[in-house]
Amino acid sequence: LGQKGCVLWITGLSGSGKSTLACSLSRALYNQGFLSYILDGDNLRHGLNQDLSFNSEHRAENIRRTGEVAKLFVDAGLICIVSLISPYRKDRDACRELLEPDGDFIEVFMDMSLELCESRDPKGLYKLARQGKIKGFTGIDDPYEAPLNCEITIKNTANGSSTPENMADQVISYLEKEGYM
Ligand code: GGZ
Repeated sequence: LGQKGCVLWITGLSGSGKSTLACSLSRALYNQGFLSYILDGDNLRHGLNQDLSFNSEHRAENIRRTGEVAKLFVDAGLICIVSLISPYRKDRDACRELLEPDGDFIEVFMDMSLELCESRDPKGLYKLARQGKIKGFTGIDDPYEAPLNCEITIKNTANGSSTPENMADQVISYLEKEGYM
């Protein structure tokens, strides 16, 4: 297996396209002969992290555990794609410290405005948060701390024409440039 493990840590608001990017990225990697595995917050919260809520301590623990699992995948030589809101900089930085000695930690920021994410509202959660039916929703009444020094920033184009494929291409270009592919 001529590949070096690394973690692509995708952070951003709910509805910013993290899971969509994770899927298109995994497909693009597969097509080029690279194995990856997606750790998605929403899925992990049904199993490994089902005991966790959304307060800041539990989000920190969610991120810590996911970072530890990602580390196992990196040890196995896989490209691990993490898709978590991971709203706190200190929690992401702790994962960076955990992972940097082994493989590499590549932080990918979905730089999408709250307005855009809220207008998409794929699961109707923003609406519920606005109505006060979900408390502590990221971006509404809970913080999101954007990365200060991430490796990759994914922006929506002015005319909104970015596709999952060209977002994945931006990440692939980075991996090629840095010698992961
Ligand atoms: C943020 C919430 C909340 C609150 C439920 N705040 O877009 P989704 O629906 O499918 O994915 C979101 C998911 C967030 O889980 P993470 O594990 O990624 O969060 S964190 O990294 O902060 O631990 C969202 C849904 O759960 N969801 N309640 N209060 N998102």
